[in-house]
Formats: sequence, structure tokens, C-alpha cells
Amino acid sequence: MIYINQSGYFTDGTKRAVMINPAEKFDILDNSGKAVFSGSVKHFGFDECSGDNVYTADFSELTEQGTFTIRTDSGDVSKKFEIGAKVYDKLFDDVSKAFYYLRCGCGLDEKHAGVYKHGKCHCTKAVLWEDNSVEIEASGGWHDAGDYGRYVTAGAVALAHILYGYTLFPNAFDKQNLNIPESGNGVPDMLSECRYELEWLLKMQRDDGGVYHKLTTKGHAAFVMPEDDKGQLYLLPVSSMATADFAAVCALAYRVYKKFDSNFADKLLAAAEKAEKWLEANPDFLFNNPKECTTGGYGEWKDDDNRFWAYAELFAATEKEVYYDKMMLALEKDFPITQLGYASVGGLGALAYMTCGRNDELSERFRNAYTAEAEKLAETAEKSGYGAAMTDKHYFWGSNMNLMKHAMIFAIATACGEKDFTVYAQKQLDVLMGVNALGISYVTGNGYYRCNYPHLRPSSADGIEECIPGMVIGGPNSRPVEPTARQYIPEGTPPMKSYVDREEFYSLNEITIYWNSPAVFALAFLMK
Ligand code: 9MR
Ligand code: ZN
Repeated sequence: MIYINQSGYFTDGTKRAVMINPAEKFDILDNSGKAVFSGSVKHFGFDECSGDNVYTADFSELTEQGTFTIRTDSGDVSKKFEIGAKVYDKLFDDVSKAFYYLRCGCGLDEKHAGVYKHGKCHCTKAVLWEDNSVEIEASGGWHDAGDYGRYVTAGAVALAHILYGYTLFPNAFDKQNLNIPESGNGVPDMLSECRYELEWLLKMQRDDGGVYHKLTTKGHAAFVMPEDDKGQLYLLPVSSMATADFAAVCALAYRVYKKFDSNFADKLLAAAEKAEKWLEANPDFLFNNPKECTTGGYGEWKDDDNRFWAYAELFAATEKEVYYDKMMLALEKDFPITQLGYASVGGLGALAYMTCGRNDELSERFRNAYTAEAEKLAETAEKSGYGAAMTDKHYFWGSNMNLMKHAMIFAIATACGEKDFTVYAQKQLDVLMGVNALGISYVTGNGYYRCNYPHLRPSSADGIEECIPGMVIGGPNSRPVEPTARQYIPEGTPPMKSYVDREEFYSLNEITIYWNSPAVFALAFLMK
């Protein structure tokens, strides 16, 4: 087996393949079978996370465009792959358009969704969990994941990844055509897509500024199309994390949208400041997820990092000293400052400050923290035969989120600091797209050997064999929560191989908006 990036390699980029059969030499053959490049196979040795004895082929020096295969002197031949400047265009557009396919409340038409069209869903009013007589219209937004819930902290973090991605690498988004209803309106499509989520988010705010934690049915729906999920919708109690994340992402969105639509931007900022008022009046951590409501909890134990992110963004948006002071106060608490969510969001607060235009001691502190984190991760990647900046502890529920967040850290350190970690960001993408111990592409609809049976209700119920494209799969998990997963992944299976493409296993094979969003960010960086 020869594991390659199934989406291909950039002409000028780093290019690596991994194999598990011993070999000494390799050739790269063009479409006519002619060898255009030859190199030595390197014996990496034992790779801990996969349990494989790994060999690698580096052909970064080959800068010819076209379609190629790799052949080793032991007779292995890879599948075809591309080298070119546009190899990730489809992948980038697909992982971006995934959000459109998750839209709730509007129905997807044939023009934009093709065979994946479906009717309007979840349009009835929601009632307050604590007082069912209060009805509230809060339709819209993105379905969170394989389930139809809509959760504020998850949504805020997914938006943040994309909006910070846009802030740092606007060029990658400016030319995108995602074929969504808003395409051609003069606003980058990805921002129109994010606006769909933001409009919903605004509906989740209570009059006193507090923000409901989530909007879901009492339990998860059966595997039916979204329009057939008719369960009563509930707004679950306000939480301090939801309110803080809401304040942060609305302030960030204000910064992003003000040049496109100042009315919308002002509305976002007003909502952010209103949320801040609530935070001020409610200094204690607040979270109450009634156990009778069995949809996702997204519980946390502390909100210091969330509050820090809120103040950092409010300062970035308004330059009001009062927010600076509150941010500094929040920063005195103990939490990591390079974590990118969904729960731990200190790194998003750091990003807020790093992108606000100030160049001072504080921005340097944040930059240095990202550089240090990137250096640590690069070391880990060097110890992996597959080039993954992952240790066994990263292979839990949603491991591909860790993989892509590590790509984000390489991207942030490169874009904001002095050292170039692009090679490592590329390697994380390679791992996602097939340079891994199962040789599988973890993005639906992309790659010759790809996941196709995710835990995703519409894809199960629609009767269409090919899954909706562009969905980043949760991926290998050495501690799957479903006991029956052990039939496919025996105890003791190496972490990188602890995966099976079967719909019933949500702890291995689900999708969510905040697993897609770091991939959008990482690709935007690589494509900029
Ligand atoms: O992504 C979440 C993962 O980190 C947690 O371990 C898991 C259990 O709490 O929940 C995951 O989030 C799920 C959420 O609760 C509901 N929607 C689907 C999410 C992805 O599986
Ligand atoms: Zn819906």
C-alpha cells in the first residue's frame, strides 16, 4: 500500500507519500508511464500511533503539473494523484459548502443542493424549557452535526474559525463560488453562509442579554429527513459560556461585516454589548443542562476563557479601554491561550487581540505562545511516520478536529509570527486526505477511497448512495463509546487505526460544524 494525499499536491508544496512495504527506491510516473522523478525511500521505522513500520517517499522537488503515480522497487504502485495549483479548489469549496447543506429552517432547493434537496425543517416555534407557555421564533442556523440540534457554543466556535480564517486569509475566500442562494450578491459566499448562522444566533438572545445554551428537541430524532423531524423544539436555559461566546463572535462578525453591510454589523455589535451587560451582571459560571433533555450537552466547568474571548473581541471591535481592562482581568485566570474550541476558547481570545491591529507586548505574548505551541506540535509531527502532529491522547471523539486544529496552529504561527510552519500544516492535510494508517480520506465526496457512511441523518434517510460531499468525519477514536464498535476495532488497536466507516458509530463517524470549520481555516491558509 502507498498512502497519498488523494486530493493531490501543490506544485510548489511539500509532497510526501507513506508506505508500509519495505522498499529502497521509488519512481514517479507520468500519465504515459514515463518516470519523471526518482528518489530514495526513507525507512522511518516504527510509528507509535499506527503500530506500522513506516517508509516514506519525498518528492517535493518534483514541480511538474499533471497526473502521476508512485512505483517502488518492490513493486508497489499508488493510485493516480494530481500535482497542480488548483488541486484543493474542490476540497475547499466542498468543506465550505457543507455548511449550506446543514442549513435549518429554509429547505434546500435543487438549484443549490442538487439531489440533496429537501423541504423546510424545524420551523415551528420553540418553547422555553422552564416555561412551556412561552413561545419563541428561533428558526434558522445550521444543524450542529449528524443530529438536528442547534447549540450556541458549538455554532459560535465554528463561526469563529471561519471568520478568523477570513480575517487572516481573505483572498482564499474572495474568489469562491459555492452556488448558494446568495452567490453573486457581492459578498464572499462563505460570509453569506456564515450570516445564515449569525441571523439565527441573534434570535437566541434573551431581552436581558443572556443567551440560551441550545435549541433542540427533547431527545435526538430518529434517522429521518430534517423536515420529518416534528418533535417539539425547546430553548434550554441561558448559560454563561453561550452568552460569552455569543458576545465574542458577534463582535468579531461586526468587524468582518462592517465593510459589507454596516446595518447588520451595528446590529451584531449592539447584541454583543448587550450580552456583555449580562456577563457583567452575572459574574458566576452558569450552566444547567436538565438531564431529561438528552441531546448534546456541550457542558463546561469554567467560563474564564469564554469571558476573556468576549472582552478581547469587544475590545478589538470597539477599542474601548473598559473592555481592555476587563480582558486583562480575565487573563489573570488560569487557562490555555492557544486552544481553539469548541470548549476551551482562550486561543480565540488571543487571536482577537492578534488581529486587532495592535503591536505591543501583549500581542507579542500571544504570538510567542502560538509559535511555542507550533514548535511543540512540529516536534510531534517529526516523531510520526505519517507526519501527524498527534499523540495517542489526541485520538478521542472527533480526533480529526484535533488534527485540523493543529493545522490551524501551524497556520496562525506562520501568518502572525516569524517562523514558517507551512510544511507541517500541509502534512496535517495530507493525513486527513489519505496519508494515514487506513489510507482513507476523511472528507466525504473527496478521494478515491473515502468515508461514505457517516452518522448523519439526512445522508442516511435520503436513500442516495453517495453521501453529501465535504463533510469532515470525526475519525479515529481509541475509546469509542459504542460497545459494539469493538467488533470492528478490537481492544488494543493502535489509535490511528481505531476507526470504521459505519453509520451507527457516532463517536467515530459523525460530522459536526466545528470539525469542518478548522478544515476551512487550514485550507484557506494553504490556498491563500
Ligand atoms: O464533539 C463532542 C465530543 O467532543 C464529546 O466527547 C461528545 C460527548 O459529549 O459530544 C460531541 O458533540 C456532539 C454533541 O453533543 C451533539 N451533536 C453532535 C456532536 C458530535 O458528535
Ligand atoms: Zn432543521
